[in-house]
Parts: sequence; structure tokens; C-alpha cells
Amino acid sequence: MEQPAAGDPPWAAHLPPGLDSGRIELLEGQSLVRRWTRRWLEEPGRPTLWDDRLGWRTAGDLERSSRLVAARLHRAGLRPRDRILFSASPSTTVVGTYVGALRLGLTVVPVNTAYRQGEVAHITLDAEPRGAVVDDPERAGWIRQATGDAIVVTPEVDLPDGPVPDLDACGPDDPALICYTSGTTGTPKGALLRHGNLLANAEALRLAWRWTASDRLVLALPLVHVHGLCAGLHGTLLAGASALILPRFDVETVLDVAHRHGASLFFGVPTMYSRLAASPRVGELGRLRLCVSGSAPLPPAVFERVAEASGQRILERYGMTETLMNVSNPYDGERRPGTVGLPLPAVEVRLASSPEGEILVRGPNVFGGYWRNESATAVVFDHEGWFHTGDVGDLDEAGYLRVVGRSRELIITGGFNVYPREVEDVLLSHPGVVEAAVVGTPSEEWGEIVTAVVVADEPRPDTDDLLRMAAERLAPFKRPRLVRYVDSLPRNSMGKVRRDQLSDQLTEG
Ligand code: MLC
Ligand code: AMP
Repeated sequence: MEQPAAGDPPWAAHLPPGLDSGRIELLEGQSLVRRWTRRWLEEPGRPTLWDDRLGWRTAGDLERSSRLVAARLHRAGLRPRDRILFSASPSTTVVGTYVGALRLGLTVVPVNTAYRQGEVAHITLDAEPRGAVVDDPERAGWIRQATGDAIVVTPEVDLPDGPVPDLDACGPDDPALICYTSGTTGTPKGALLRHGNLLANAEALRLAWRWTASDRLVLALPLVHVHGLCAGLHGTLLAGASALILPRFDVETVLDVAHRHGASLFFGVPTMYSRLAASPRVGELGRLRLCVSGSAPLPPAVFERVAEASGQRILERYGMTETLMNVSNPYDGERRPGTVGLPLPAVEVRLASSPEGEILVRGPNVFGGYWRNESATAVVFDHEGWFHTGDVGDLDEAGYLRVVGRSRELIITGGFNVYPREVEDVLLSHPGVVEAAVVGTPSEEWGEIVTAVVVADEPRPDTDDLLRMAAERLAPFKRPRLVRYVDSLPRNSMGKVRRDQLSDQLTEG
């Protein structure tokens, strides 16, 4: 790695050789969609997206299909800044429709396809969408029920054609996405990301990871969270590169598709790498130019296993819905397992003195605030504009950041976030449950698993009964995998549950 010159910001270490930090313009083009469409019009024949159902779609196909979708949605009455929900399994068709919505200036609200009715209804009522793109009739019904008059369509947007409206008009401050993420209260809030946030972050990744038009990404992440959507998809389209879109992750399919189509990149959460590491085919990862891990801590043992078996040194980075990607191990230079590396271009990171070590972030990637929720926004920004992540870190002697814990009661399982309160509320609604506390307990495969500690009346409710109730109301990844009955919960002098003691007891037990 080239050493940054004296006076350069720490992120200069990420820049390609010959590019100095003073010459970086992350918002060139003003919005992602303008940069994308400019490229597509220059090189319409370039293979851009592949899926198993439709095969390859070119840049020109994507430009045309997104334009057609924008015209249909406009004719149906949707206007810039209207919200549109997206809840569909990844496909090239979904991407075309997503791009069409952004080109029209709509604000896209991604919704996890695993969510149950209550979870979908909360987001729908809060975001007040005028449209929804959904690939499942049951979910479509839930959305109709919650909104009454939203235009609900499948990803094909089977609506009458219309004249092409003004497209690609958004500037950096216009809203692009509202991504729901839970706070400590367990009630999901919408993080409002602007076009400028998306562009600045995708451009930072393009530079830092040396993403070029000849790269090809295996994209097996959901497109309803920022990892798959903003890092994977946006980065691909900004670099003029291509992506192989899989509806779900599966070791064999990822490796088969990567081989068949000459992939150069793979992005995944640690659970995916631990499954890859356990496969006899792990050596095939060595054929890729770059493998990136994020969304949860990558165990150093998994890093070492993959490095040994394939020569591939996984590049770990750190991100968040509200900030997109913040910190990354360097492409050139040392990738240190157990750390997330150095701030990405234009990102500032510092550690707070109180709570000690909390990671604070500032930069063009950081969101504008929570949708219609000024009080929640005020809690996470300080008067100097630093965003308080709720993660705790430390810096090693070379300035590499380690994420050592969380000051929030967040469980991360397989890269998905679970807020204990939401699960506790469901358990408490069972008539036999007196008290419930939900914590994450360590798991080699999932990082953490959702574990419920329950105080109940005699006779104790049947565990299957509790789990059935959780299954009706919560996405599968939020349901407790373990239920333990105890006589009482450990509490501090204020009466607050001591989660640290609970986790310790469970780990020991
Ligand atoms: C699936 N299950 C999970 C789970 N995913 N349980 C706990 N945690 C999870 N993450 C459930 C299934 O519903 C099923 O339940 C059982 O586990 C086994 O399913 P599986 O078939 O083995 O799981 P699979 O479908 O293969 O899913 C595993 C996975 C998936 C790792 C591929 O979880 C996944 O795509 N994770 C990515 C999450 C992600 O994109 N996060 C980014 C957030 S953005 P049952 O009951 O049917 O047996 C972010 C910011 C940043 O965090 O920095 O990136
Ligand atoms: P989300 O709110 O879904 O965007 O999840 C963001 C959270 O994931 C962060 O606040 C971190 O707690 C966690 N996270 C993301 N990447 C990493 C990483 N590489 N190491 C540790 N934690 C991570």
C-alpha cells in the first residue's frame, strides 16, 4: 500500500495509485441514475445483469425497461417524492423496475420479503406509499389492507403504457430510499437516504475496491437491505460492470454460476463465508479478484480457513443502513482479520469518550434523518453533525478499526438485525408468559442466535406453542431458536434486566 502523504486524510490510503485526495469528486453527475443512464446510452450492448430466468440483459435493455416502467407508474398517477414499497425476490426484472422508480424520482421503500403481516403493516402505515411492487399475493393483500388506495403491482408492472415523463431529474439532496431499521424501542424507523448519499458511497467503493467495467459480481444477497442494494447493485451499475443475480444464497449455485460466467467479485455476510469455508469447493474462491464480507463480524477463523484453502484474503468492511459503507480494509495493502480497516473516501470516523469508544461517523454517505421522526433523528446526531452508530470500537496502532461491541441491544443473526424488544413483545402477548428477555447467544454459523429467556406461570406454556405464535407474527430470522424457562430475570437496582448477565448464564449453561 502506498503511504498517504503527510496531511492527507486517513482515507487517502484507499485511493488507486496516482490519484490524490484533492482530486476526488464523489458527487460527479449529481445522482446515481444520471451516471448509470449516461453509461447505458454510451454502450447499450454491454451485458449488464443476468438471472436464471431471463439470461443476460444489456445496458440498453435496462435503460428501456426502466424508462417504460417510469412511464407506466407516471401514467398511473405516481409523482416524484411519492413513496413506493418494494418487496420482491431478486431478479433482473425487479432491478429494472427499481431503476424506473428512481428515474421517476420516487422514494423507494424496501421491505424484507420474510416479514409477516404486522411487520409489513407497520412500515406501510408509516411510509404511506402510493405504490407497491410485490411478488407475492399474500403480501400484496397485506399492503392493500393497510393503505386502501395504493397501486399494487407485480415486478413486471403490468399497467397501461404512458408518455415518458421527465426522468433522471433528482439532485443529491432529493430523497431516494427509506430503509426501515429498528431502534432500541424495537419499532422500525425509516432511514431516509438521499441520492447524494447513494452516489457518494457507490463512488467511494468504486475507487477503494478498484471496481471496473470488466468486473462481474455474484449477487446472492437480498436487494431489500443496503448490503445487496447499495453496495452490490449500485456499485455494479456505477462501475459499468455486470452482476449475476441469484434469488437466494446457496453454496453450490454461487460457485457454479461464478465459474460458468467468469465472475470476479463476491459479496457476502459472514454466515455465507462460513458455509463456503465448510465446502470442499472452497478453493474455487481463489479464482475471484475480490471477496468482501460485511453486515456482521467475520470470525478470524473463517478468514484464515478461506485464505488457507483458496489464497483469497476476504476484505472485511463495516457499514450500516443509516450511513451505508463507512470503513473498509484496503484493497492494496494489508487486510487485517478481526478489523474492518480504514475510513472509506470522504468518510470521517472517530471514537467518542462517552459512551467510551462509541463509533461516530460523518461524511457524504450519512443519511439525512429518520422519516417523519425528528426526535429519533435528534438522538443520533450531535451538534457537530456526527452520527452516533451505537457500535463500540477501538483503533489499532496502524489506525485500523475493530468493532468490539454494541451499546445498543441489537442481535445480528446471519447478517439480519433483530431487536429484542420486538420479539419480547410477541412472547409477552402469550397469556402464560409473565416476563421475557431476548438476547443473542454465540453461534458459529449465524454469529448470534435469537434466544428467549422466559418466566412463566405454572403449568409452563408449551415451547412449540410459543414458537408457533412467534412464527405467525415475526419473520423467520427473528424467531427464537432457543427458549429457556427461568424462575426470575436478573435485574439491576433500577429494575432493568441485566442482559449481560443473561448472555453469560446462557453461554455457560
Ligand atoms: C434464514 N433463517 C435465519 C436467517 N436466515 N435465521 C436466523 N438468521 C438468519 N439470518 C432461517 C430460515 O428462515 C430457516 O428457518 C432456517 O433459518 C434455515 O434456513 P436456511 O435455508 O439455512 O437459510 P438461508 O435461506 O440459506 O439464509 C441464510 C442467509 C440469509 C445467510 C443466506 O440469512 C441471508 O441472506 N442473509 C443476508 C442478510 C443481509 O443481507 N444483511 C444485510 C443487512 S444491511 P426455518 O424455521 O424455516 O427452519 C447491513 C449493513 C451492512 O447490515 O453493513 O451491510
Ligand atoms: P443495519 O442496521 O442492518 O444496517 O446493520 C448495521 C450494523 O451491522 C452495524 O451497526 C454493526 O453493528 C453491524 N456491522 C456491519 N458490518 C460489520 C462488521 N464488518 N463487523 C461488525 N459489525 C458489523
